[in-house]
Amino acid sequence: MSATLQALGLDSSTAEFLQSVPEDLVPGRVARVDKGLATVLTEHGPVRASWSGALLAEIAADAQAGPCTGDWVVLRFWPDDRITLESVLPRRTTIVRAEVGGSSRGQVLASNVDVIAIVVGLVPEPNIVRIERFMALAWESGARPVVVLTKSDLVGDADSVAEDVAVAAPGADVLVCSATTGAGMDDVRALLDGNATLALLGSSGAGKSSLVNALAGVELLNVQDIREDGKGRHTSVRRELIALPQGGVVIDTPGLRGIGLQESGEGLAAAFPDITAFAAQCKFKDCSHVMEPECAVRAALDDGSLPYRRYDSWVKLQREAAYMARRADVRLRTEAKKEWVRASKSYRRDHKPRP
Ligand SMILES: Nc1nc2c(ncn2[C@@H]2O[C@H](COP(=O)(O)OP(=O)(O)OP(=O)(O)O)[C@@H](O)[C@H]2O)c(=O)[nH]1
Ligand SMILES: [Mg+2]
Ligand SMILES: [Zn+2]
Repeated sequence: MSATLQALGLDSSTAEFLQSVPEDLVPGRVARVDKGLATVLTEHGPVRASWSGALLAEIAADAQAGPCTGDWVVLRFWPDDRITLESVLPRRTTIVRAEVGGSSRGQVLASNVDVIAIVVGLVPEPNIVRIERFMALAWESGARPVVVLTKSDLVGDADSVAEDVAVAAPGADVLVCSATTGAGMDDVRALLDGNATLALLGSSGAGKSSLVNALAGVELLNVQDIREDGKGRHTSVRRELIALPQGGVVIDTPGLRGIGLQESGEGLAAAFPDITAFAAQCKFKDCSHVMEPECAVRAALDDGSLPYRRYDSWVKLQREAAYMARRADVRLRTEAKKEWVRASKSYRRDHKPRP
């Protein structure tokens, strides 16, 4: 296995897959995608590749087939110096955001990520509901989520905030650090152990790019002051994969405004294991936890073992996931109908009565 590919975060299943790839194709990992071109890191250094005809056809059928940051791909180098991206290898994990107001098919933010760090600045005060939403998205991806509370140099009581955040993120470690002073950075660095791929997600101005710079030890990425009103100005504009010289790979992302949830609801169940456990004890399997008798969720609310704020947040996210599921359903039915129309047209064409 090539040392260069290792440094790009190559895992064993992808390595195995690459063995079946024809010799004349060159493997690589997508660092960035813009204007229909991908910047791909390869053993020959970074190259820019356009889509092959076959890939374009795949994308026409399924937008998610398009290359994204983190993808392992194979390239063809043509005699006339063109480079085309021939295909995208199977993704181990995918971070998908439901498109806000778009199609019911989600947008792939990044792939083949081992650890997702939800980056939250300690100033302004962390928004717990937003963290819960990010957690659902992270669990859904298949990668391991952690919460990184940064800018600890700006507050006195970071640890008590971390305790509150831990309640909102069961099953995830909560780290506290400062990119400015370097405090707690060893724990963040440890997330890259074993050449892992770490994706940073969070609101604009949270301090994601500053963390990448702190991890790299050099100013790789642009970082800018937040506006007076506390709103970020979206300094980073695209997702970017960086192989760190010390080992490990980070993916920086621009601040997310809307974080739509996918329809499956699996991520949601993983983000709320406390509520899922109570719900399993309700008398009725399809309990809506609103007015049914012997509802364990309501009972937990009544005796205080489940905070009302958390229940409220879960109900809202649950409703959203159900809405997405209905939309996906409509999409599947529409596709099925189109397929039927196509099939019956070609049947009629093939079985035209002879004149
Ligand atoms: N005091 C302090 N400021 C920090 C720290 N980390 C980041 N900042 C500041 O926070 C602001 C935003 O940091 P960025 O790293 O650009 O934030 P971002 O999450 O990449 O933002 P987008 O690219 O817009 O999504 C900058 O002014 C940074 O200097 C920190 O640990 N301590
Ligand atoms: Mg940034
Ligand atoms: Zn119930």
